[in-house]
Amino acid sequence: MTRPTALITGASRGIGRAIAVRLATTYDLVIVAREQASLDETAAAARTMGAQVQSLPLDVSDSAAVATMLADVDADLLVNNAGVAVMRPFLEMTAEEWHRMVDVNINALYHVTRAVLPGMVKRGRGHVCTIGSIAGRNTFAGGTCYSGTKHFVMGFAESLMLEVRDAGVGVSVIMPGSVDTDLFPPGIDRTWMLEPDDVASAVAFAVSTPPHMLVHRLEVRPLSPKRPRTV
Ligand code: NJP
Repeated sequence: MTRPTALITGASRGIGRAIAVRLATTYDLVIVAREQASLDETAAAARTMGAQVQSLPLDVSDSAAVATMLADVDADLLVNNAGVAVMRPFLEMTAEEWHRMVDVNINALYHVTRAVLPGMVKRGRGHVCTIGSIAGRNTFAGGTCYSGTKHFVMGFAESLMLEVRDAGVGVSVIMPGSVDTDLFPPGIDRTWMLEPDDVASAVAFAVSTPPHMLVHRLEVRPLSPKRPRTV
């Protein structure tokens, strides 16, 4: 039996890597990120779980490169995970930081989703799962751009869900709280945060429901910032 194919962005480390390894038990994978060596490490881990893996070095904010490299990818599942965060007061943020967050967290959603969604609609089945954030619902000082981009993700995901559900395509958004990854600068206590694998579990749940059922929004949090992880 052939396996379905999952396309996962930002799979070179952190949450995306955990999602790739988790889904490798049931999907063949196309994984993308800019850093080839780390991507290859993810691919090797996923292959040990039985998946066939294609790893593509790709900047998801480069619309022309995305269109070219994903042109022949027939994805049954797309996980829009790639993201960047610079949490800094608005008046201290550079234009480059602002544009990079908008390019990766927002514009890349267009480039990547546009590349594979027509195939899903044509086949009458598929799933687009985007990693949003609790910051897409809550605001915080230092979040003018990051929180703004994640609020965008909520509007994107819910609107897209309404547009393609009748074509048999599901759209989900996973909203994690703080996760122990390199998204945070060094020196921050991350012992109380979720592990990347916790978010991978949420994704695996959201994309494995029966065809008539859709988990559209899923918020996953550390139990308490005052309680370090025990596992
Ligand atoms: O971050 P990190 P996370 N083109 O820095 C890739 C959301 N989230 O795993 O290109 C292609 O460890 C980068 O690969 P590379 C967050 O907003 C997190 O924590 O090789 N790929 C790497 O694989 C984001 O949407 C937390 O550098 C690009 C990955 O993205 C998602 O979770 C909380 C790229 C980033 O890995 C994964 O973040 C929350 C580009 N231009 C939501 N730029 C949290 N950690 O607390 C970056 O609510 N990547």
